[in-house]
Amino acid sequence: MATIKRVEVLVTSPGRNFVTVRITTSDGVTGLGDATLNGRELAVAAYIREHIAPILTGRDPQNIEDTWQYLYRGGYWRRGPVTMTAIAAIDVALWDIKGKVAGLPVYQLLGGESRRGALAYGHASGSDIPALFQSVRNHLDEGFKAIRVQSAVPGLGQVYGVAADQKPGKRYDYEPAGRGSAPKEEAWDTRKYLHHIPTVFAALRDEFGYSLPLLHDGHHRMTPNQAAILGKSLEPYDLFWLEDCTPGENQESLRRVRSQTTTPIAIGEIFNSAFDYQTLITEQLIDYLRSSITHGGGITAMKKLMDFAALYQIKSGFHGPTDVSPIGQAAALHLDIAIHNFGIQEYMRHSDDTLKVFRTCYTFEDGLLHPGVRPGLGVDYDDELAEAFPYSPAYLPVNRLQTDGAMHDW
Ligand code: EZ4
Ligand code: CO
Repeated sequence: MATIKRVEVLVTSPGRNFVTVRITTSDGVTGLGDATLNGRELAVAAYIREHIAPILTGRDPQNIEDTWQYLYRGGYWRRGPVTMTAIAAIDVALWDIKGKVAGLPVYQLLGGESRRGALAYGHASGSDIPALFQSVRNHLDEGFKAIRVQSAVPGLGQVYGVAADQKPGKRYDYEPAGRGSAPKEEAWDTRKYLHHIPTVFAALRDEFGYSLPLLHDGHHRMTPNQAAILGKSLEPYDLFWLEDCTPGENQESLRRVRSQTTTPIAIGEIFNSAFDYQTLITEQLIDYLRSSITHGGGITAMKKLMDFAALYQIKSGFHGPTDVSPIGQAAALHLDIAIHNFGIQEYMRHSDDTLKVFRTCYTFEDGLLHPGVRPGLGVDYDDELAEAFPYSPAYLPVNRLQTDGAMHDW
């Protein structure tokens, strides 16, 4: 029997910070897992280095479920983003190994293909309507068949998720993490936002018609009643979903939103356990579940969660920002292809530097992503290049209310 011989934690920053786990077996097979927790990267790196790596050596790499339970139950302190990102990284690396040993891509181990490819959505944004239209057109030209739209709000400055000054053909970072010891501060006003956003979607439908699926991310900024107001006011524009309309910790607050609007609801990118979704799923308060594989406990946990959600006709919409590494994105694609209740996959292209360090084989064609047919996850890690991009702290901006400077959700 092969055993786990080595667990390495690799930190690199080709454009943004990524933490990667590499497990090597006594037979020399390696598996990669994504352990990136944006803005809190080194906490996960230390968790794995100090507390997981030493207890994994000598174990059978094939027993993924048992290792997952060993780390989850065995750690005593359950759940939480740091713990679950660490467990996810180990889990995904072991699936990569299992695929390589079997000579099969991971999706084959999960039941094979349920579809030709995973419908992807890209991120368009604009500081005004002409800039936004241009950004949508750029995405259509790139082949996207679904698009998330974020907009600046008159009277507010820079808003998170809106890229400034876009030019066609250039790759934009819609969620730039500023380097430095402290995050940048932005100003927010929910009333201004609530009045402006429906006019943006009205303009988009006038220009692009109704066949294009459009999505929007509220980024936890609303109360349940404000979210109900927004959901209602967006109904005429037929959104694919309204994401993170409220902070998700209080699952019951989604009852108010659900009872007031038929706009589809998606949530969960900051959740890390099936329990975070329990009320949302059993009461059918949402339509799409937004976790990433990287922050949701790995392929093992997310496969179970999606099977549970399937009983309630809730579909996937896995988180795929550029702060999930190409390994995390590949893991999502293997699950997307395999499960029946797939909904949509977020797809922000990684920077060229990121894709040189993480060499992927997934494809994007005719609006659909496919994980590729290489054994395992199909991602390689270039150590030498990775070392040329050293880690430095980087943070996404924070938000304060324009009226009085109180901290708000960003
Ligand atoms: O702000 O990944 O839908 N996507 C998002 C994200 C998150 C970042 C946080 O690290 O809201 O891009
Ligand atoms: Co989001």
